[in-house]
Amino acid sequence: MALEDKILDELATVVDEAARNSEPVKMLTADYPEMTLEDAYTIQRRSMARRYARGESLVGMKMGLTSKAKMEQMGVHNPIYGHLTDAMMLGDGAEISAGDYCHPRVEPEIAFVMGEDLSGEVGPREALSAVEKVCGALEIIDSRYQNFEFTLIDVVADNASSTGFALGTTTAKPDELELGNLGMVMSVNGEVVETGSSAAILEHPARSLAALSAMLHERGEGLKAGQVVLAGGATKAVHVEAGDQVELEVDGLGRIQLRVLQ
Ligand code: 0L1
Ligand code: MG
Repeated sequence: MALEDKILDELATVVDEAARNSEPVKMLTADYPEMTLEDAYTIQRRSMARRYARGESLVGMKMGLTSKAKMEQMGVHNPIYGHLTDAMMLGDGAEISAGDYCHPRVEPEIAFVMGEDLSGEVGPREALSAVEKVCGALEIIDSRYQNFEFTLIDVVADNASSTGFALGTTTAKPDELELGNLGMVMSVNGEVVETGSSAAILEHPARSLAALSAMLHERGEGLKAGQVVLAGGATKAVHVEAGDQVELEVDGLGRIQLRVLQ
């Protein structure tokens, strides 16, 4: 750990307040260039503790930067994770207000609902055996950093830009689908903006789940039955603004819609 405990606490407050008020802040590493990845995960956990103290509860985890497109966008080679709370859960067809975000973007994702606890170093097959069901999901990410300037470490501290997610209502058991190659089409206002495949999510969403299990284990965390896991975006994220109607269609998993209001 490079940063003092007191500073980690202060920075957890900074990112938590930025998210709470949708008020962008300077990237943390501008003032603390010595911050390590472990510092950033500590800041993330402490900022989550502040949310739990306000009454939010943990409902799952997300993987971030899982596609080549996203890794190239960020110039990184490894995925990251963040925590999801009940306050981030939106229903299919939900309406969100652009004013509640700093710079909202949407990503097409595959989500798992866990049937059993999972932790430790596991292979994709074992990871998948702990899954109860799979669905499509739209994730809304909203980096809280000014001018959209951040490093990977900043993003981890900012809970991997987690803000909201809508799960599709069509679900399947993992073995009922060709999970490693589901076509995904995302449209905004009826125009296709991104097309991809679930294969873009670390080559298979189950690999993403296994990687999450291992990364959580390294830090004394794990997944619990009933929790949701967003396996990661299959394409680049797309900016949205007031008036936009977003739709994701996933092979075999139906459609998910979101509407962005003023
Ligand atoms: O969901 C993700 O892939 C995390 C993205 C974090 C960086 C960003 O805000 O673009
Ligand atoms: Mg994502």
